Amino acid sequence: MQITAGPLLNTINTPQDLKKVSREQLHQVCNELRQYIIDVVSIHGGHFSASLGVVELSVALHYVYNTPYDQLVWDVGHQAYGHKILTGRREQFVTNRKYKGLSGFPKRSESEYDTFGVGHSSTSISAALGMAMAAKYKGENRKSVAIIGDGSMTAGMAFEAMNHAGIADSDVLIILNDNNMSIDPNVGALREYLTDISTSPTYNKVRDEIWSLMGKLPIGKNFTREMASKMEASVKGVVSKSSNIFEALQLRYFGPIDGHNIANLVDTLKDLKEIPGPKLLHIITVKGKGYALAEKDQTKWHAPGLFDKLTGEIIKKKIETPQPPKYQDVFGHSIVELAKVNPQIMGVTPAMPSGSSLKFMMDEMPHRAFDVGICEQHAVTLSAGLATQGIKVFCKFKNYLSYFVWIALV
Ligand SMILES: Cc1ncc(C[n+]2csc(CCOP(=O)(O)OP(=O)(O)O)c2C)c(N)n1
Repeated sequence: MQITAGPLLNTINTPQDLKKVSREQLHQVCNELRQYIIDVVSIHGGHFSASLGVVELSVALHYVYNTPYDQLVWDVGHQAYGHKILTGRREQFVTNRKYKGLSGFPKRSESEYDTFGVGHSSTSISAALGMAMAAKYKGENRKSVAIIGDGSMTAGMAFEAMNHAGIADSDVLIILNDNNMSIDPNVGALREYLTDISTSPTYNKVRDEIWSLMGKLPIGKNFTREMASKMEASVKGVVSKSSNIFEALQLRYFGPIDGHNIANLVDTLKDLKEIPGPKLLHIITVKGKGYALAEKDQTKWHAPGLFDKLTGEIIKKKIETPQPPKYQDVFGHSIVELAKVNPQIMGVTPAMPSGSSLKFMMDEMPHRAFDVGICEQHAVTLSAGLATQGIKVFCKFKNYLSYFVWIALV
């Protein structure tokens, strides 16, 4: 079936074309981009709700930054469909994840706009920092931006990179795309911290005052920014230095802002482009934005397979012969059965409760089965720690790799 993009999106073959669009028309670009992703993914499959959540961000980034000279690094890359469509791959997008077609993730050999090969999570900050350090060393003025979800931010590697970025004196922007979801609901203390910071009245009051002042000062643009940043540092420091984890790591923290407000996103990115050094912009988005069913059941619509976009019915493959149960479901039910008779058994998963079906045990025995976030190295070492105490741990990763680690002290 022929799928055609909307009339405005159809004229955008490169980010240079996008830059010719007026600010007022950016809404239309976003609507058409969102619709095109829905149209194609419903018929050809792939990841779904993550890309819908960053439609405005994808448009704003390519509108403001001089890509591919400026480097965008998408973490995991399952949310980069909008980026692919805006960077010369609109028509090829129907071949997404097919033999000889587009990769479902950014891939350096596929496009000069894909700056880093991804798939596994939490690598973007390290990669973007490396790019920023190289630019500084070579005396180039290119910008580097890492776009990372709150799920991927739970990994140690993201913190290792921020710990370095804070002292590296390089021009890197980290955009934290906070939708409160991993594949399943995000977990851990960081999740609670991000919710707190997004809803803290003191923090938001100070932030709003500074940002509105930035816009109101009737003086030259650079002077405004300089003044605003000095003020921000002094005022925000009072409330945030000790209470903001990113500021404590010496990253300047901006936000949280609404990641679906395209005009505000464009203005904010333009401002941040002029602010040197390591910084983090916290945006709040809704995973699945614009497709009501996906907004409601975000885990199911992470990668739903083919579906009828009008009714939302997921189209099951027509298979004549009865199929065996799924590998992960056999695991999920078996571990519950075994755990019922053996109190020494526990389960651990790094952010794959649904994918590994450990969620059956998490639901039934919440004190014996845990999602620890996207933290494989922690998950395994935690399991090893439990095993030293005689616990028999099933540590279950992604289902499609079909492996799990069975840890017991021998
Ligand atoms: C190291 C690693 N572990 C697990 C996964 C499986 N995985 C793919 S996307 C994802 C959730 C990512 O959440 P987030 O970064 O918040 O992005 P969102 O999908 O919410 O936009 C997970 C766990 C992975 N890609 N890499």
